Amino acid sequence: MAIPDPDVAQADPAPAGPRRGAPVGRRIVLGMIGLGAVGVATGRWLSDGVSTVVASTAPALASVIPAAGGFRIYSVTSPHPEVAAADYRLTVTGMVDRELSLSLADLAALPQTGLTKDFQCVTGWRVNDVPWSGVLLRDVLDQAGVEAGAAALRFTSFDGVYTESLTLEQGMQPDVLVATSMFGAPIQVKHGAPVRLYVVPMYGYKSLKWLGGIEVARTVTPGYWEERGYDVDAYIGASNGRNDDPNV
Ligand SMILES: Nc1nc2c(c(=O)[nH]1)N[C@H]1C(S)=C(S)[C@@H](COP(=O)(O)O)O[C@H]1N2
Ligand SMILES: [Mo]
Repeated sequence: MAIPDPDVAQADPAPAGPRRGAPVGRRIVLGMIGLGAVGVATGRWLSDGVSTVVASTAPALASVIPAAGGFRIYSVTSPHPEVAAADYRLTVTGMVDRELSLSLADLAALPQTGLTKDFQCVTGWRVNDVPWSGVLLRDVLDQAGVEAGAAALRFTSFDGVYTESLTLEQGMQPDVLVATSMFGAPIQVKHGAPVRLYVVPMYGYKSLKWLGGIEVARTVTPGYWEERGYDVDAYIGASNGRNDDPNV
């Protein structure tokens, strides 16, 4: 599989290309587990510091690297992007009445919502009862005013690579958070500081980290992993993250 990402240009090609409707990442991980190669590979990745490659190859591969708190840290870029709190802006553009550029103070001035819900990656790992808080996406969109005819949302990360999508209808549900805190503290850099998405009913790949932009549009533009075989509608238990995996 050739991933058109300069960060991973030097990575070994994965053993199998994406199959129609099949998540690439899980196939690779299952293949590795079958070969008993996980320990070896983990050691190599950690010592080589090539977690970029691991995480870039698929949302599944980094899951062999243990992380505190049950979360696996995924990023298709390296190092993690950082922005000074004072410089952070969340832009809301596209089919809106007013384009926005929100600072952290602007976000803090909007109604705050807390949600304590599970977080689940398509590859099967799950963290129960994570307390998140921030601003409901719909409260942000209401500030901007969505124009008639808009039906989709495109999210961009200030890592410069990762993108995500939701339909406008999905994004207006009261379970999609523009999160600024996790476990009662500001979101850590590795988890997407200072602002990330948390999309409660969908697999973790929808919960874009290092959120920089929200674009309101007419039609859905598939996100990073969606261009690589994962479902656009990533509902937990009802999308292709789980079709062929009895363990999820
Ligand atoms: N910017 C960005 N956001 C991302 C990803 C990523 O690689 N880059 N990975 C996604 C995937 S597949 C998952 S499961 C979660 C993992 O969140 P965590 O790294 O905080 O555990 O982040 C999602 N958001
Ligand atoms: Mo994931």
